[in-house]
Amino acid sequence: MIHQNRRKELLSQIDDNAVVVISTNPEQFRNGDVTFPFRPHSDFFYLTGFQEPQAVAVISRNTYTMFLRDKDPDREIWDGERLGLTDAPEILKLEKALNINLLEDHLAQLITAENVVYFDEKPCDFDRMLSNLLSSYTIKSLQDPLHEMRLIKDEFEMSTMQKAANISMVAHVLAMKYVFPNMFEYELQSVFDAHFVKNNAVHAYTPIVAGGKNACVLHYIENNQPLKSGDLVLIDAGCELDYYASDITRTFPVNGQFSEPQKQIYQIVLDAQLAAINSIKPGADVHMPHKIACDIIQQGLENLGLLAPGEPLSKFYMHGTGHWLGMDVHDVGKYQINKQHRVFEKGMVITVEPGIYIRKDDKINPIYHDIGIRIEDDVLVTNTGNTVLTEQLAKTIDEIETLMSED
Ligand SMILES: [Mn+2]
Repeated sequence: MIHQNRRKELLSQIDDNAVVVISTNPEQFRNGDVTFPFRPHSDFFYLTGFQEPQAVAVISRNTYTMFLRDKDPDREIWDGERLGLTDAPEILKLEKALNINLLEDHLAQLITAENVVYFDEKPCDFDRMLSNLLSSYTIKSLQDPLHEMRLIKDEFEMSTMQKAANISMVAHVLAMKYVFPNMFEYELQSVFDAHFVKNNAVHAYTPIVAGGKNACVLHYIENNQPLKSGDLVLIDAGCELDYYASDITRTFPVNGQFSEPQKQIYQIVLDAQLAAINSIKPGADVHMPHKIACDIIQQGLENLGLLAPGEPLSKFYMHGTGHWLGMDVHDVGKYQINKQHRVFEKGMVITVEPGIYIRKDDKINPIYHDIGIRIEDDVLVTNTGNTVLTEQLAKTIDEIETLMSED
């Protein structure tokens, strides 16, 4: 029903003579004949609720047709059950189910020269073929209307995202309690692997478990070094549950106690993050959290003498302060409209994740070397302000040290 309503809503927003053509993701080989676990394309799943590979949906005011794989008893012994053409109409609320092998011959029968086709080519062979099949029609981008819809989360989506956040928060707590000096980063990662699997969730993105100076490599995913007493460990890990992502970063001391220099840097990042979150409410400029975070970090680093007044912050803070979150971890939706920052609206979900990364450098007091800190929460815009979906997870220096000292 939820997918049916979305199709209806989409059609109400696009041309009367529109025909939407959308394929799911291609299957990806890992090695030999082994595939990665299949995940449908987010746009495709959002509109159809269909989870099998090799499928194309055609949606208009006159038809809802799906091209999909038919039953194949021999293949199903190996790869599992398929929905098949007979059951698909009732389960997926289709008007018509057609074999995916007939796509080339039958697609043209569903579209006339008067139609406008809403289609976006994904970078894969299948979509290049699809694009060729559609080359004689007027094409418009489906993403413009569809991604605006995905940007605003409905009740079901909000509650799924809260569940995903809850699972991820528990995993971060378990990691804070489990960590000890000289264990390897991957051992700490295993806490997330196990907890996500136990909850029928998967990693929403490759997790970062970065001890000491590794935290200064923004996309460090090797996770294969020992964690040293006296260092911090930065963990950026979140699960995807029922196709909705969570995205959390916490940074905490391997031995349970922040050093003084670590505390000084941590408190600046935390102050920046809290102030940035505070600025999120309907009608506020979506660029505001980043501006506020940058101002506070700049001032904090100047106060410690790590930056000269007015010196560019990019040396220590070189990424944005957040991104949309939803079915994709870096979710769809524009940040600007007509080259102007847009404003927050109820139902948007954004991450807030400022950081400070201090590499070894002759000009910097060595007590601050190799400190990398990021704090990231997931924030839902409400009627009057915001709700932090990841609010319950320890974040202040005291909360983290207390949690880590408990048995
Ligand atoms: Mn993030």
